[in-house]
Amino acid sequence: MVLSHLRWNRRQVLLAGVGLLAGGGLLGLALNSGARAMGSVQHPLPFDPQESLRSFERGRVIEENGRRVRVFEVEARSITLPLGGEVLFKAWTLNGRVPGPTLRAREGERIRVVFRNGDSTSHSLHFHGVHPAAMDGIEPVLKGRTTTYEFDLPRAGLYPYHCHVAPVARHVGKGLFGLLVVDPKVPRPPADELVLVMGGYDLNNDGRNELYAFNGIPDAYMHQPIRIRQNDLVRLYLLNMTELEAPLTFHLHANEFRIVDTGSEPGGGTISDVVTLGMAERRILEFRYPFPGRYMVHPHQDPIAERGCMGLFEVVPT
Ligand SMILES: [Cu+2]
Repeated sequence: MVLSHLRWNRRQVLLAGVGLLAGGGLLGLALNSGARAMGSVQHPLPFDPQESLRSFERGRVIEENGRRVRVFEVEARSITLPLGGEVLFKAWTLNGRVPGPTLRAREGERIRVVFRNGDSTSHSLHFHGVHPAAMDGIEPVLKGRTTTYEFDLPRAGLYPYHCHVAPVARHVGKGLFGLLVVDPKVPRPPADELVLVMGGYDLNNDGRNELYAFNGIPDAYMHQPIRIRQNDLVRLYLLNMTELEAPLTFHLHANEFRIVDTGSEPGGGTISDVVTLGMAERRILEFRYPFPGRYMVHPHQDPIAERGCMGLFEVVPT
């Protein structure tokens, strides 16, 4: 068993202030080994990547002046994040997770995001989408302070959010990002809905990522595959928040998906098995697996997949 994504030299290891097991490996090895070994040291995870797949934070709905306002509470704080083997990373998180909570609201609602900075560094929350300048989240929120972002959601879609304090690549790379799902007024058909956010970790501040992950933890879904049911409609909310890289692709093995561009329009869409996402781009992908078994999912930039951005769908017979 090897940690195929940990392929950097001893000097880089020391710079990162962590101990590592080095090793080599091939993409194909992952399927045969079932799950890659975590190395000699296993640290408990501060959050469960299985839960991140299907957990949606719907906030608290209040009526105010005759309209619905959905209130979310988001807190920035530092945690020590085990990234496999002996790698411990000082992550900056939102509500203790990387990515932050998947916020979920409905087209036409107003959202109020109460953001508390419980970290020792200034941060902010900048949402993609249409809103007034004062709500754009580019002003640093000092440590210990709280601010409120409030705006209407005129259109359904997927909207990334992230810290916008400079250097932004560092603040995002440390874990301060997440996804807001805005459902259309006419709901999409029922489906097994999943969230995958791609991200990278620059462990030694050299301006390059050494590790990558779906939903924050490298290889989490190799160790524990994503269980879906044969023939069930799967709706995947996919976001790329990988700083310091060219656009990433996303590839599904032994299947095709329908691409719903930025999640805005139900119906239609292109059929493919690879989609390309620049930084902060997102898609809704819909698919069904007709055959049971285990299927890989990863960016088709294989070195990135081999360094942690790799998962398995376990299709359970119905
Ligand atoms: Cu920040």
